Amino acid sequence: MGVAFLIYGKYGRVLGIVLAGGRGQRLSPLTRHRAKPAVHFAAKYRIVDFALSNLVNSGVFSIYVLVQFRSQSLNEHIERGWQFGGALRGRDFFITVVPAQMWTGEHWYKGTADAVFQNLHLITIYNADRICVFAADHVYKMDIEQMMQKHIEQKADCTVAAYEVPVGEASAFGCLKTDEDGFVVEFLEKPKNPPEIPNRPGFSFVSMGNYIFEREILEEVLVEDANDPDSSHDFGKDILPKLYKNHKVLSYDFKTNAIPGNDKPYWKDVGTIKTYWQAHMDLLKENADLNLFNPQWPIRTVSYADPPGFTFSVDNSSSSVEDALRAEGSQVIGATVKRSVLSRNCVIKPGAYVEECIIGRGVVIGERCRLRRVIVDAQNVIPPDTEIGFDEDWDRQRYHVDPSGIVVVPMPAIQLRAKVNFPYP
Ligand code: ADQ
Ligand code: ADP
Repeated sequence: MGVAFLIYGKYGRVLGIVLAGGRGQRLSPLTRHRAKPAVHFAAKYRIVDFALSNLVNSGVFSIYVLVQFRSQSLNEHIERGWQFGGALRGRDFFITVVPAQMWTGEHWYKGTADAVFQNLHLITIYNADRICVFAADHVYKMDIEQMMQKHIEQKADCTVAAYEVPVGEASAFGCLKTDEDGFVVEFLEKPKNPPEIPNRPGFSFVSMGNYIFEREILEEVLVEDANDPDSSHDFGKDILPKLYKNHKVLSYDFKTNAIPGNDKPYWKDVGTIKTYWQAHMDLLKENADLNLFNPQWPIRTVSYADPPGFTFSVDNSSSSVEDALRAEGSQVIGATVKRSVLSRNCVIKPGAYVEECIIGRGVVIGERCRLRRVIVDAQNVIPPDTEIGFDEDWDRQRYHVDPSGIVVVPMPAIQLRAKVNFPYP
């Protein structure tokens, strides 16, 4: 772990800026009332915990989190769980949420680049030499110090973290072509026909949306971009496709990143219901690629005074829990749970059967319910004898059914708002 290397060490003053303002529409209805970085993940975390843990574990302790859409639970999460205390508080130790404040006119953040542009004064006040501009919507583990080392060694103006994904998935990302030293020679944002990596057919090299910038370069390109009337003010769409043409833009190959404890590289954009569900299923095996159990690179989060998890049998029903990831306070009472994720304080009641499901915080699954491939968002109470995931037409009438067939039961708060005529999308 690179303790404080990045604040005071050979890399100058390093500031983290986490982009957490996206709508995450493709993850709806989980993002109907919370920003994507606040979406719950792996029973006890929120997605933003991965970006923040990577920064903190790498020694970046000065972080601004830029938020915009529906950020209430994200703000509260960061306020409760991500604060330095005592002597570790102040100028060099902070994780601060920054809402859009109309610094540059009568508009909120127009895009990711505009979000940073509107907060350039924070970079001046911190007196940063280098800035890590990182996305908050992926699950992965990465030692950012190793990326910083490459950035400095190669004297790059900007370094982009990049990873190999199957060509079929690459048009959702910014695609890179590089020279033999790793410098970017082409950047195409979300191309229809993504280029393949030479000598690696079937794969494309894509941007992970994580960048390290030299301060002067970042200031220069953001000011230029702000004055460009044709720009949509987005790093992927506007900044990167121009930057490599007249600056040294290096790619950092995530595959080479070595986490202490030898975790395998794993990076997933959990941007759709299908990938979100799949990323959870990936966790339900021995030696999962995303290793949550490596104490040398902990994923940090808020801890609550929840009771322990509990499994017990009742008179006529014994409990069976197979291949499950469970958070504190989850109770399985005379029920069967297979290949599922049970979040904090959920209750699975007698006779219920739950398979390949993600059960949210505080959810109650009633007696004799049967659920298969269902995501039940926080706080839902599913009445006894309900079946979900067995009859698609019936599910469509009651819940949200994703094109992949996965059913989502949205959070009840949404229905509450509808009752008071809240103009909700
Ligand atoms: P996208 O996946 O489209 O592409 P984008 O919607 O720009 O990502 O979101 C990136 C990050 O910025 C997210 O963490 C999001 O929450 C945040 N964000 C979005 N809009 C914001 C705003 N207005 N204010 C503050 N934060 C905002 C990007 C790149 C691609 C790259 C993928 C990797 O453009 O090149 O391949 O990320 O997932
Ligand atoms: P979301 O709507 O994103 O699911 P929640 O309803 O889970 O958010 O939580 C809203 C806020 O309350 C969050 O900031 C969360 O951290 C906090 N919270 C959740 N559970 C508890 C708890 N048991 N005790 C205290 N605060 C909690």
